[in-house]
Amino acid sequence: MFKKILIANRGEIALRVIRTCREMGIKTVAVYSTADKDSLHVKYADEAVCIGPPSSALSYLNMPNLMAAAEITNADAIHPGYGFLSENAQFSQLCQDSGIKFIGASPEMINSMGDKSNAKATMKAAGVPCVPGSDGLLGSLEEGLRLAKEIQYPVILKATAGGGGRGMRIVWNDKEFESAWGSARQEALAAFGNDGMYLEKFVQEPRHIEIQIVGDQYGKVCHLSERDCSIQRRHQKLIEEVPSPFMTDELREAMGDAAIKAASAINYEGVGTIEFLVDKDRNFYFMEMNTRIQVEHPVTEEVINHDLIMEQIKVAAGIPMTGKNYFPSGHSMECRINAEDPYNDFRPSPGTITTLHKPGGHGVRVDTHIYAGYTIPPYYDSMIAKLIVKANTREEAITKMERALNEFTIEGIKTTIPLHLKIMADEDFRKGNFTTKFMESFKY
Ligand code: MV4
Repeated sequence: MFKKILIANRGEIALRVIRTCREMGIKTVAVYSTADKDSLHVKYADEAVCIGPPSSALSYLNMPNLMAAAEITNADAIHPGYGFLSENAQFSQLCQDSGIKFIGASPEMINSMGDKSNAKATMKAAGVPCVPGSDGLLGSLEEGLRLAKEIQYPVILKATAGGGGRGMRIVWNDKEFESAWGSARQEALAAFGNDGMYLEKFVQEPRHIEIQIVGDQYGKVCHLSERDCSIQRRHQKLIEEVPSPFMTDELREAMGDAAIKAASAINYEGVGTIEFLVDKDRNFYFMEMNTRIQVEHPVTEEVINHDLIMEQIKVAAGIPMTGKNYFPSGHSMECRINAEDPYNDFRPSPGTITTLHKPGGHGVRVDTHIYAGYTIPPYYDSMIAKLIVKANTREEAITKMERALNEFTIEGIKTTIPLHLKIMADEDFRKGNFTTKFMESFKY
């Protein structure tokens, strides 16, 4: 087992990893920017190293400084958390070259799944259902037009280097195609330095349902059931839950099989997520694979009663999995609490937390790094807490979430708590009647 892990991250996920390391008897090294010197991850870790000024590019993304911090503290592994360098092939390679275990995917895996067109081709070849569309990248505008006519509008143009919805255009007819093609390519080139595009039939009003998987170094892959992440706004997830209210036993079986097929085909090691689009008839299609621990992993932990960070560290250390496929027991839901003003276009609301009362009680979990008197810096992601509930049924989970949201008092800044309360009260939400378009028309 590792003796010392450096956590190349900040905020709640840095704390989350430190807590599991402590339970495993593994020493921890926190890294921090000057803006984070008063952060809890710095206090909770065994050691802490300042890695640069506030700007992420100069601190949490600063590979030479991170490697230097790992070397001077004699860390034998690096946990990247999510975001930052968690899916950076160059950093994964750098760790490998320095003899430090990167607790995440190999550089080859990151590259092959990071190129979406390539990832799709790999999954299609493995027998994982994919949305009909181009075989690989489009060679020209004309080829795109021809194919769109063939598979019939609406279609969606996607940047192969894309993610988070950037470089993506829905096209409804021939007339729109040329300008969509031009602007998507331009956006992709500016954002990713790669304007490769592929085309798919546009699945209307889909649900976003993902399958958590874990693979060990000996070729064993298990699935840990699904998470429904359809409640999102501008590609930022707001609420995640398991089971999906749209799930059936047959669909879970089929999606779980497909996810295992997907991960097995690439000899995947570690924790990962296969994202699917699910249409109204419960057809499902591979969308992307995430090669990291995700923000929403706690809802899975709650319904399978396992620590996923512990599983991740164990498989990274070469311990064989004894596991099986897990099916959800009870219902878990997570609300992401952001320091944003939902009544002012979700404008970030950094500042000092003057009063803080965190909810508690049976079935309530709060993963957060905030404390009374803490100042949220303006430089990073605005998520400040994850409120997670676990109950026997979805109805009870919603009741508990409402109770916990009402208990949660954060003064001094604006948060998305009032928005979550409105969603919990919404009739369609309560019925489980929602798709990825829910937030587009939600009035609050
Ligand atoms: C799609 C789609 C409909 N049809 N692909 C959004 C981000 C990127 N991961 C892929 N995305 C989508 N791909 C086809 N063929 C709809 C979306 C999409 C979406 C997917 C999941 C969650 C929220 C979304 C919001 C808008 C569009």
